[in-house]
Order: sequence, then C-alpha cells, then structure tokens
Amino acid sequence: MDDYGVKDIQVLEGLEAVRKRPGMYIGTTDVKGLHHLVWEIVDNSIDEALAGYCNNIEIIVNKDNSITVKDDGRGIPVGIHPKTGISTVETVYTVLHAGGKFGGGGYKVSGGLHGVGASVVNALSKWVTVTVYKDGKVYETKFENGGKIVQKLTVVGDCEPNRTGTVVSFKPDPEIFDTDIYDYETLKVRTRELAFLNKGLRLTLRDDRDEEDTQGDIFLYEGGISEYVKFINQGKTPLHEDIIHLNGEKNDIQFEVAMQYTDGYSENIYSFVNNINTHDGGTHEDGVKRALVRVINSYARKNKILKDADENLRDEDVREGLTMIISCKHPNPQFEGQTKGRLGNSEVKNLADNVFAEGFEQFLLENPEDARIIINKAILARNARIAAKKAREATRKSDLATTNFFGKLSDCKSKDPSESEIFIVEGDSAGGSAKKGRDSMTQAILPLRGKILNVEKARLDKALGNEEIKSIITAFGTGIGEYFDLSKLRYDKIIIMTDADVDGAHIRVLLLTLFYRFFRPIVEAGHVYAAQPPLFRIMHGKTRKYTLTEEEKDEYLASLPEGVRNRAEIARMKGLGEMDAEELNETTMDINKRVLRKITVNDLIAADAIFEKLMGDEVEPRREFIEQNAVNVKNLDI
Ligand code: 1YM
Repeated sequence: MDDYGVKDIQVLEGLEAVRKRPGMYIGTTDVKGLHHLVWEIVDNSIDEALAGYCNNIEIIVNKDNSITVKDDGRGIPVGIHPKTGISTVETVYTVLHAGGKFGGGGYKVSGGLHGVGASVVNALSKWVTVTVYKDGKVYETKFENGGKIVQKLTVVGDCEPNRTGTVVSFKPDPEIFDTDIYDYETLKVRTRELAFLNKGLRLTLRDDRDEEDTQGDIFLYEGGISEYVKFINQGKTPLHEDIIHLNGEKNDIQFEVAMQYTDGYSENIYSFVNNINTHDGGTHEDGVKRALVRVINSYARKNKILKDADENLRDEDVREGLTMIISCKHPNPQFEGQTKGRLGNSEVKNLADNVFAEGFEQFLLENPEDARIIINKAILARNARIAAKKAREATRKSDLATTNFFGKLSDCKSKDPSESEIFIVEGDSAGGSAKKGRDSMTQAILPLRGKILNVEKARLDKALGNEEIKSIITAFGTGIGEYFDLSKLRYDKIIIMTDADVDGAHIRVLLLTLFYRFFRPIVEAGHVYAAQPPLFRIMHGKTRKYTLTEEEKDEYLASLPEGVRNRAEIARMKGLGEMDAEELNETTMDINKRVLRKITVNDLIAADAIFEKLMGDEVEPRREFIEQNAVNVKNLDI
C-alpha cells in the first residue's frame, strides 16, 4: 500500500485510537481482553446463525496461540461498499462502528463493551487474515500490525459453487496484551454456553496446541436452554422430572425461559439478552420473578394448600432450589448500570410476565402432583426463613465482645480494614504457629477446629447454628442475608491457609462453598485468597530456600554449583503444623515474601455446577476434582 487517500488515513487514525486506548473498546488488556477478541469474531458468526444462514461454527486455538474462527454462513459481502469505495470485507475490518453491526439489523448487541466488532480485533492484532467462500470463489485479504492492509481482497482460488462461509484468523498483538496464551477451559465454558443459548447451532472448539486433541469438543443442543438447566442440575436431585420450557414473541422481541426445581437450597437464576449474561438482571428477569410468586400464591390458595390465615409465600421462598435460565433476544436492547449488566427496556417486563404466567399456570394445572411438591418446598423454605431470621438476629446481637469468640479469634490491632487481613487456618496447632508468626498489627488469625459444615446440604438456619460458621460471620463483620453489608467487612484480605494435601483442599472447598453461597459479594470484590505454603525446603550452608512446586525446586537445584547441590538437604514439607512460627511467617505470611492466590469466581454458572459436583451427593467426581484442582477454582469446568 503506497497511495494512501484521505479515507485510508481516517481509517488508520480510527484504528490507532483503539490501540491507544484499548480499554475503552474491550474493557481490559489482561487475559480477559485477550479472550474477548475471540467473542467479537464469533459474534459475527452467531449473528449469521440468528439470521438463519449459518449452522456450524468452529473455533481453533492454533499452535502459536493465534485463533481461527470458521462459519458456514453467507460469507461477508465481497463487493465494493458504496460509502467507503473499498470492499465490504475490508470495510468491516477497518472502519470503527460505535457499537452495533455494520449494516444494522439483527439482534446484535449495541452499547457497552460488546459488539464493537471486527475492526477492533484487527486494530489489536499482529496480523489478521479473512477468507470468504462465495459464488464458487475463494477471496482473501490480509492485515498486519494493527490493521494495516497488506493484501487487498483478492480471488485466490475456486471452491464448490454451493460452498459459502467466512474464515478469520488473527494473532493478538503481544505489545497490547499482558499475556498471549489462550486458556482452553475459558473458551470451552463460553462456547458451551453459546451452544445452549442458540439451539441447533453446532459449535466446535479445538486446541491445536495439544497434539492429542484432534477432534476437539463439539457442542450442539437441540433442547437449547432446557439442556442448560439440565446441565446445571446434574448431580442435584430434581423435584419434578420435566424441565418447564416456555417461550413467546412480540414485536420481534423473543423471550424464553426454562426451569426446574431441585431439593437444594440455593437459587440459580441466570438471564441473558442477545447471548450476553445480564448478571444484574433487568426487566426480563423482573417480569418472570413477579409472575412466579404471583402464580404460585394464587394456585396455592385456590387449591387450599395455603390456608386463608397463612401469609403469602415470598419471593425467596418460591425460588429456593430453583434453577432457571431466561433468554431474551431483542433488536434494540438498552443496557443499564455501571457494568451494563442490566436490561432496561420497560416493554420486556410485561412480555416476560405474560409469557411466563400463562405457561407456568398451565403447567401447574396439568401437573397437580408436581405443583404440590413445588409449593410444599416453598412452604418449608418459608418456615426455615422464619427460623433463620431468629438465629440471624442472635448472631447480629452478639458482637465481638460479648461472645466467647475472642478465645478463638486473635484479632489484629489495627481497626482499619484497608490494611487488615484475616488468616483462616486449618487446625489449632497451625493456628498457634500462625499466631506467633504474624504481624499482630495487621494480621488476624482464626483457627478452625473441625471441618466446617457443608452449606450445600444445609439451609441457612442450620448453617447459622454451626460454631465455625458463626465465628466466621462475626469476624467478617458484614452480617449475612438481608443484613449483609459489604462496606462493614473488617478485613481487606481473607486468606485461607490450609495444608497442601487432600484434607486441606477439602476444607478450602468447604470454605469457598460457604463464601460462594453466603458471602458472594466478598468473592466478587476480590477479597478472598488462598495462601500457598511451600512444598519443599532446600538447605545448604546457612541458606534456606523454599519452593512452591517440584519444578521450581529442580530449577533452583540446577542453578547451584555442583558441589553445593550435592550437599543440599531437601525436605518435603508435610503441612502447616510442621513449620515453626518463624518458618511460617517467612514462607506463607510475610507480606513481602509470600505468594497468595486470588480466588476469582470467573464464571458463576460453571462455578455452581462444580460446587454441586464437589459438594453434592456424588462422591467420586468430588474426590477426583479435589485431588486435581487443589486450589484453582478459576477453571471450574470438569
Ligand atoms: C468468522 C467470522 O464474520 N461471518 C459473517 C459476517 C457477515 C455476514 C455473514 C453477512 C451479513 C450480512 C449479509 C448482513 C457480516 N456482514 C457484514 C456486513 N464470521 C463472520 N457472515 N451477508 C453476509 O448482515 O446483511 C458484517 S459481518 F456488514 F458486511 F454486512
């Protein structure tokens, strides 16, 4: 390209703006942003599927951590675009569109971080190749270094006359991103989700970095979100066999919901708009929730399951044990809230309410036995709620000074949460060492005696009767349930310190389950960490070196002169209790030396499935998972 015109310069300035402030377009340039690029391209294929032209999408992680996305849609148009005077393919990949799809229409998401499109991927890539199969020809165009065109759209060959589709390959620019390594599990969780949300669409994911993975994972769900509910409920015990699946449409707005009650105690409602998770809900969710409690109360009264003197069942009663997926496809969604995670369109609320109420009422009428089971469950939930409220008030009243709780917690002197941290330590003896080895100004120690209660299998009222849980709630200071207040959290860091063995992992998972169920905002706000005690101690002369992994130990040994290496004493650390206070401080607690692992709940939905596997009735998957994934709860998929 030598003869740049005015338009070319404008285009380059646009892409340059993206490179200067990538955060404005893709949120972050960390591992999350890296993965975001994939979905920007896949979104175009999904759009083509929603328009009814594409049945297969393939995502490949190539050996060099570049990505290839293929679809069998119509292929991006190859003709000259009337406004830009260049091919439409090139236009799509070089002209910024402030949200929304070039060409308009469809269910593409506008606003927020999504739907910024292919040109942003191009701007942030080292290279991009776009291939279009159309009219018996193969067209190709190439870009390098942030979207500079190096090959105009050209015919590079022939193909079967009826073959159509688009293939895009790109390599994220390492100058932009903190990391260039794709995480297969992250891609898998979202690919599977897209398959659930778009019934009948086949999505294939393959890892070509892995020599053995030749076929990849294929996701195709004819049942759509019903199968999503089934997936989340695997390992749980459903209260009724059939998954309730309802849908309706008005003015091009499609609304769909699938649900099933289980005998569990948590509520799992997840909603989506145009395939995007609306984690803060919105009008689609509000409409369904409003209808759910109304329909249940009215059915229960009509059928005398609720007596005249009984109070109405509340929202939380009728949602206990409920797994529900809500999916709305909207041509013009308005996203609200700080993270744009809430649907604002007011017209959706009544649509959702009407579609749900009508269908659910019919289900109850046609399945009186299921109806009775569901309502009895809600009545039990109500009774537990009333009992839990009493217990909760009791924990609230008992402030730190008035319980015997101080015997357990060794609090820090500082009352400033921003500099305070609490170590939750497995066992009294490790608790003792931790207490001696801490910096008492900022570090509090809470030793746990036995195993804590598995809250997956207990209602709130029972959990609140458990001593270990009570002391955790009191120590955190946030309260729980309707009294929960994140701003009252007394520590900036909550550090789980357990042994690096299976028992330690088990306790860690029990604690994480507790946090996930009752203190989820604390996890979401990034306050929870796992301490990483060392696995090896290497001593030579006066030097003591600790390493977290076997590889690190080998590396360190290799770095020593041979004579020193041969004389070095290597010990495998068995547990926290084995370390004295000084050692524990040096390796695991000292702010300047320790390594902490932040616990992030990346994908709450997948997380829930895992907790269920870990904590539910099935023993084998749990043990296996714990052994393999002692600390890492990020890749929650198994
Ligand atoms: C691997 C990425 O981009 N597929 C894709 C994109 C488009 C079309 C088909 C398409 C859309 C339309 C008409 C239309 C896009 N076209 C455009 C634009 N896969 C991938 N497949 N014909 C083909 O929306 O009218 C943007 S994306 F703007 F050119 F129409």
